[in-house]
Amino acid sequence: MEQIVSSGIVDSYFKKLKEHLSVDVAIAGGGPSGMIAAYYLAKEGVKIALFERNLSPGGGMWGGAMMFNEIMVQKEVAHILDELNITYQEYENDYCTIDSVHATSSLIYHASKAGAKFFNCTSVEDVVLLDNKVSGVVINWTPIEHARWHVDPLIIKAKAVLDATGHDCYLAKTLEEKNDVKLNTQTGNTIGESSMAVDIAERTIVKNTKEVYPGLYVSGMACNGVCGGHRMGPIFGGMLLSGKKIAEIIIKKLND
Ligand code: 48F
Repeated sequence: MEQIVSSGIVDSYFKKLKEHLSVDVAIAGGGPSGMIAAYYLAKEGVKIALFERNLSPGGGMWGGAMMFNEIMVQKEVAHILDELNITYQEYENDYCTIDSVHATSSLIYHASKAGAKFFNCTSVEDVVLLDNKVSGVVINWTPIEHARWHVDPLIIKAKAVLDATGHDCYLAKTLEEKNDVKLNTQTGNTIGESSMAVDIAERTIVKNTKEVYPGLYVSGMACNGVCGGHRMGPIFGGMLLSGKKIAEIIIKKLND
């Protein structure tokens, strides 16, 4: 029994990893925008590997606001909640509140059930840059990153890479810092996030959802970090719309 438990886990894990060394889309970050993108992509049969630095995917959604575990979504986005069978309460005509644990676990469930493969405890530490195109990601165990040990990484090949790393916009910043590249932003660089302005931020996040360099796409808070825009706090309509929009953009690009 002892041996079968271990060999089953090792065999299944390495089968999953081997099958995902080359994917259609590699997603860095399992926050709400990365997971919603994973759901809509996987639903269309796109092969996805989602790398999440933490033990639990979910990013900033679990904690609600100041650990009050409720989040808010605009009512106009309720069709996405309905599609995922997420329970919400209508609030003051135009809004809905949702238990954040229910919302987060539902996104994890639906993205994985649609076929996206999650690799948690795994940090994306760099991108692969071939012929001026982002062509994959460089991954390592998060504990290795924390220990600052010099252990070389593994490489995942991808037709498209999504930076869904939230406020850090880690992939776009790393690409810019390490290479002489010009991003698809007003300045050609990562512009950075501005202070809280909920309504404007929610709108610009969707507008800023795009391919920012050949092969590199942004969703969620990373959009405003890269293209410039405000933060918005515990309201998540923009995150869901951004994840859905980037899935549509990537599917179109993959089919071109
Ligand atoms: O921060 P996060 O939730 O990003 P998001 O999907 O949503 C933003 C909101 O939660 C919130 C907000 C309200 O609307 O403003 O902040 O844009 O999730 C980002 C995830 O990426 C992981 C991180 O642990 C988190 O779960 N992450 C960050 N850097 C890396 C990473 C990395 N280099 N490799 C792998 N995962």
